[in-house]
Amino acid sequence: MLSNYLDILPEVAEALANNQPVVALESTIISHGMPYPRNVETALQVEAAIREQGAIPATIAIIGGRLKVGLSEEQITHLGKAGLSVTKVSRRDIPFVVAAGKDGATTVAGTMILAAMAGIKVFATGGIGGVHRGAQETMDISADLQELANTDVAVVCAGAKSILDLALTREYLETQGVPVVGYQTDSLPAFYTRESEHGIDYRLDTPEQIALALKAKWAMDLHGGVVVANPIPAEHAMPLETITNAVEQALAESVEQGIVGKASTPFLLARVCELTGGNSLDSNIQLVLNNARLGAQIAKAYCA
Ligand code: PSU
Ligand code: MN
Repeated sequence: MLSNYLDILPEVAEALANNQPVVALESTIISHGMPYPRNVETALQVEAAIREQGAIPATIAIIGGRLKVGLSEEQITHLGKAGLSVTKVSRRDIPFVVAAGKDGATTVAGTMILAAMAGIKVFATGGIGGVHRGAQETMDISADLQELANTDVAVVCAGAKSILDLALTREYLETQGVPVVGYQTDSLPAFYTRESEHGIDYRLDTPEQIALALKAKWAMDLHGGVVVANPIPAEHAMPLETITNAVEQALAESVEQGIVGKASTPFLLARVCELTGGNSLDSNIQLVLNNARLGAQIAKAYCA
């Protein structure tokens, strides 16, 4: 029985029972996506931003082998301090971390799974995983994309980082029937930049329009997720050249050092952050906050 494994924070459970808006948040971004202490500060700010919009935040992780939908400040701090020593948990990893009674930080895929178990429809984060550059050889394709194909949760993000092959990521999503919605944009945002040379599938300009499309999709049992791509606010965007240079160097180093599998994305994220002297971290934080606000607005519209 699911309840043998799953703990939903009372505030979150109550909101869900009363058709009040809830926004899911991931924990790999805390442990593996940003350095301490800014990871913890950000995670708490993101929760506060969701509350300011009138929705309830539910940060998701595995703590002591229990699936947690909604974390305390202590638990968020624990994951942030533990950093890379916490297991990064995607679909594959969930039963093993649970059976061992350990802690795990959930990726986009892992968070979507636990959000769906709890009945949460909207999830906000920074960037999704995708098809890596060179995937023609390595076959490194994030399990996030497969989860988006199957699990009924909308993921609000700032597109994907250029550590990935954005064109192949788009193709993969298209094959899997995952719509990419551009929020107030016709261009696929590339995380640190508002635009890329890639398009989106549907441009929608209001949270209400997005909520209507989500309702229609799931009412018709057209299972799977939706990517809601929300460009970074212009004042926090980064120069394309700075990011491109950092990404290329990080990618070259990851090949040299033979970094593969689940270690690849955290390695690239950390190197890009170091190489840009932390400027990218400020941008990263701002775009997550921006996505949290939009996620809350979509969740509200969905409940209305
Ligand atoms: N991209 C980011 N920041 C992140 C991640 C990706 O810009 O924190 C994290 C997310 O948790 C995402 C995971 O689900 O990395 C993808 O890892 P992989 O490529 O190993 O599937
Ligand atoms: Mn991978």
